[in-house]
Amino acid sequence: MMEHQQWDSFLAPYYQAVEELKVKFRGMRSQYEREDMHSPIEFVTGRVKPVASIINKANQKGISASKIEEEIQDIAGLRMMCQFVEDIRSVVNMLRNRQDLEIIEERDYITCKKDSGYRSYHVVAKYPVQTVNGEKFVLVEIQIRTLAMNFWATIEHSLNYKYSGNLPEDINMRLQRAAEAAYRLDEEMSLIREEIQEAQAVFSRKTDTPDSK
Ligand code: 0O2
Repeated sequence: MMEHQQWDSFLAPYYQAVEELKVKFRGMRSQYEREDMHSPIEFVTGRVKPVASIINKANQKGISASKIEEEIQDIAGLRMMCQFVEDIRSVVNMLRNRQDLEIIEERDYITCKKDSGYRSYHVVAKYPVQTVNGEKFVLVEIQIRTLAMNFWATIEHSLNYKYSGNLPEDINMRLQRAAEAAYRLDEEMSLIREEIQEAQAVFSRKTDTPDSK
C-alpha cells in the first residue's frame, strides 16, 4: 500500500472535490431561499473517507492498491438531507441536469431498502477537478436522504462501530423497529407536506428582516 505522502497527494483532488461540491450544493439551497421557495435540500455535509477506512474496505473487498481509485466509489462523499421523501426525487433530477458532473451510477436503497433497514438514494458521479497538472476526474458518492433516514443511519453506524459490526440481537431488533418508525414518520410527514410547507413559508416571511436577503 501507499506511504503517508503518497496518500496525501492521492487524496488531494478528493478533498478539492468535496470542498467544491459542498459550496455548490449549499448554493442550491440559498437560491431557493432567495426566491422564497421550499428548498428540497435541508442541509449538506461532506467528507473524505479516512485512509484507515479506505484500506479496510479495500482489504474486505479484495481490491488491490491500483484499483482503489476505480473501485472504491465513496472516497469523496457528499450527503444531501431533505425534509420530505418527495424532495429526494427533485434533488436527483437537479443532479441529473448539472453540467459539472457526470452521473455514472444510481443506487436506490429507498425503493429497495437494505436488509439492515438502511434507506437512502446513492448517486455516483465523475467530477472534474482542476489541478496544477491539468484536469483530473474523481468519483464522488452523493447520498440523498430524508432527515429521518439520516437520523436512523447515523445511529446505526455508531452502534455498528461500537459493536464492530456484531450487533446484539436485542439491539438489532430495536434498530429494525426504529427503521420502521422512521419510514412511518416520512410517510406521515409526506401526508401533511403542503400544510407544513405553507407554515414554513409564513414563518420565513415573518422572520425576514429587510436586509436579510
Ligand atoms: P462510511 O463510514 O459512511 O464511509 P458496501 O459498502 O459494500 O455496502 P458499496 O458498493 O461500497 O457497498 O456502496 P453503497 O452501499 O452504495 O454505499 C456504501 C455507503 O453507504 C457506506 O459507506 C455508508 O455510508 C452507507 N451505507 C450503506 N449501507 C449502510 C447501512 O446499512 N447502514 C448505514 N448506516 N450506512 C450504510 P461505508 O464505507 O460503509 O462507511
